[in-house]
Amino acid sequence: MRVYTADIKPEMEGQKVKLYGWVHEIRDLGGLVFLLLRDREGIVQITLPRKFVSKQVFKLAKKIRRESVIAVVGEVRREEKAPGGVEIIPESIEVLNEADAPLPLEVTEKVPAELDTRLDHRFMDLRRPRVQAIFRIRHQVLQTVREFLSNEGFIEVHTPKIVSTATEGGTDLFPISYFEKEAFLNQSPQLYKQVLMAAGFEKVFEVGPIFRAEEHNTTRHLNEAISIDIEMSFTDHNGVMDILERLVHKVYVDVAEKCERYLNWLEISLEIPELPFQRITYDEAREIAARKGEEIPWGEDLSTNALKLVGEEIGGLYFITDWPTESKPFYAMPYEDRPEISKSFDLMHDWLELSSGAQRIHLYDMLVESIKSKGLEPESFGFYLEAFRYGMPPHAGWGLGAERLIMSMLGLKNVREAVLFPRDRHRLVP
Ligand code: AMO
Repeated sequence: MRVYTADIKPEMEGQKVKLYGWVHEIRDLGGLVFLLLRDREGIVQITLPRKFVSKQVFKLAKKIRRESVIAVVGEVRREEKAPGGVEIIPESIEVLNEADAPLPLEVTEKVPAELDTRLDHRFMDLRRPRVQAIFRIRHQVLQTVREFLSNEGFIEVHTPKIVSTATEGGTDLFPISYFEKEAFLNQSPQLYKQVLMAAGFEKVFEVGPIFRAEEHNTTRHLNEAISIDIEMSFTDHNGVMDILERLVHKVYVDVAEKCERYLNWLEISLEIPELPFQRITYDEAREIAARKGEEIPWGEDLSTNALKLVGEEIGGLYFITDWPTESKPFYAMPYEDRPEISKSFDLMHDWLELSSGAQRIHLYDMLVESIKSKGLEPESFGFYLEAFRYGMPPHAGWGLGAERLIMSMLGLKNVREAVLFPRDRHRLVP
């Protein structure tokens, strides 16, 4: 008999239903009390005219505290003035768990709260329909990712998160103690997904945590993020860019189609990007920035300001390709005829980097040289390098930040909004 608030329609007039949820709001007008009951699907009005409900139910409704968990059995009535055009006249209200007062946070959003306060009391903040919506959409995004990549022939894998080496540069590693050895939390499944190409899987993907000891407190950096990674054999950077743009496009299509309700809660109308995404080279991006007054010395990473200027001009989803080899990690494959440039790319949304990837170096000697040229020691990459000596196919791949994708798609101002319990420079709790 239990129904969700969203399933109650005016056509159900006269029907008896049971609802579970939280007391969102109480309006006491003396002889008439309104309770708003909220469940995971929405809000419905419980109307208690003194004359039409039992004395005991009426008394209970008057003293119940907001955010208490209740079960309501009642009759559906058409009521144009109520949210959704329906109300419930209760026959019984049972308090399953009474909430304390005062509340640490307003769920009704009548009182705006700072992000920090919201995150401190995240369980309460997550009760807000707007915040719920983000995570319902996040679920769809990850569902689409798994479905899309599986349909493309990729298999889902899980690689270790306790590792012995850095992959994306040694400075932002979290060291941990692993019995008598030093170990780290993994920054990226990079080495393992490449080794799986030597294992012959050809197409793998992973959705898993990455850990980065970012010192900076920015609106786009987390210390623990979810990365969507692929690796694919017998293809190059163009091959995996093609998969990436089709995947992102499909995510938008599915969210627009299947999450309309949640987009409405967020008051967002999603614009589906057109395929193919525009591609500009690093040199072109550098020129745009220079024209707008931001000079970047060739070889350096594009600064946030430079990316903002490029984003202003290009806008939306686009690739920046052909990065200087020196600006990319050791595993990026240089062009044969211009080794100072690599077969690498970033996927951008306006000024925000969503993903980076590349064709990889699959040749052992070249890889050892590349590791050395970055000032790293080939000895610390033993298990990785071994996989390149006995038949490693050419391959390419990318990593896509789940939170950044969701942040940019939904226009969230802070990446923390897209994480249930974010980890940042100052936040380890909750
Ligand atoms: P990269 O370091 O660019 O590449 O990471 C890939 C994507 O992961 C997301 N990301 C982050 N999101 C939030 N907070 C962070 N601190 C953070 N760090 C990374 C971003 C970024 O674009 N091994 C390569 C991928 C590859 O070549 O396959 C890598 O890790 O969205």
